[in-house]
Amino acid sequence: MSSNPSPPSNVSTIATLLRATPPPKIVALVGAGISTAANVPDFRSVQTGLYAKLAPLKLPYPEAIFDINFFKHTPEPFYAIARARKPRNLRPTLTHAFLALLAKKNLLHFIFTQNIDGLEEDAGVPASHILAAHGNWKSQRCYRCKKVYPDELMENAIETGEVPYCLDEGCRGVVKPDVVFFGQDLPKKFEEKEKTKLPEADIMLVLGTSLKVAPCSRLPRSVREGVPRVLVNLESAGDIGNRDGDVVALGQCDEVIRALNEELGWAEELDSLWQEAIAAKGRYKDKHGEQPSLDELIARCAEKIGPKPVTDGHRRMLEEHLDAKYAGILPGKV
Ligand code: CNA
Repeated sequence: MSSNPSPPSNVSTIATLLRATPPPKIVALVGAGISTAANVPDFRSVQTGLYAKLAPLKLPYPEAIFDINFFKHTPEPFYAIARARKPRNLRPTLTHAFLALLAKKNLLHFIFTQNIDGLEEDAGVPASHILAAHGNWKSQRCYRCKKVYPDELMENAIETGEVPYCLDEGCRGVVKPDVVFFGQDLPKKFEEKEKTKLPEADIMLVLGTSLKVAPCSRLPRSVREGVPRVLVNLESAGDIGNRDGDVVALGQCDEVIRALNEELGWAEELDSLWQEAIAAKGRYKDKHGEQPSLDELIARCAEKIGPKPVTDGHRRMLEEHLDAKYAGILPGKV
């Protein structure tokens, strides 16, 4: 009996789609599930997700940590965990390397990423092929006066977990990285790319996302009828699987992607791209020593700030916000 069991038939189906002639234009939508193997917890996984881990902070709602209306007056929890989520400390996964391989083979038309970790670009996907729909950590500014804040001071704030404030003495607003928080608008380019790139897709590849966050969640629904939609995720997501031609491969992204690349005969090339990307990220040394785990950072923060009293008004505001969010009526990242 072979020690390499044959991959599930849906992996073979995906391989057949990728081998098509003429070569297909792939539009990908990716989410937190492609980075969990890089030690970045996703939001919603029941035990391992960030929302579950935040319990010691006794936030009014787990989402509050990324809610602009909460952050404005209570930025400490966000900065307490920032060090564990800072892209510089992270290495791309095999799935990120696969996206770079697709780009190298001229199959990757465009990626919409909901992730803010920048690992697609670190893995070698050209920046021109990526829209970071929820922004990233490359820049930061005062939330109040919008003045840009220096990179080196921000790096220090992230490494120490201290909240950075505007350098303008007359302002002293809290500084926020240019990631899109709940309640904020997405970059203007989102709609432009949705209108131009999505209609050109021959395959829609959806990797590691629960498809619960609007408006990215609408992208797979908006793709032309007849375009195969491929989902690789631990669980089913959105309506993928309901249309003819949909392919669903449930499992760990990296495992499914490895099986797929073996089927395609690309495994060696993929591994060498991955190793190169890891080596490039491996050079960074944290000048504040060994990075504490996320659980440790959360415990330290809980001790430092204690549970924050929540006013009735604030609770009501958040409840209304979450109701709107789940009704999908808010603009921007909700
Ligand atoms: P989510 O709602 O937490 O869903 C993640 C999905 O991935 C879930 O369906 C999981 O079952 C699945 N999943 C987790 N691990 C794996 C794995 N190894 N293989 C396959 N599937 C897996 O996150 P979404 O991305 O759907 O939601 C969008 C949010 C999450 C955006 O606002 C992001 O900014 C935010 N986020 C980003 C990061 C990051 O930048 N790495 C991390 C956590 C959350």
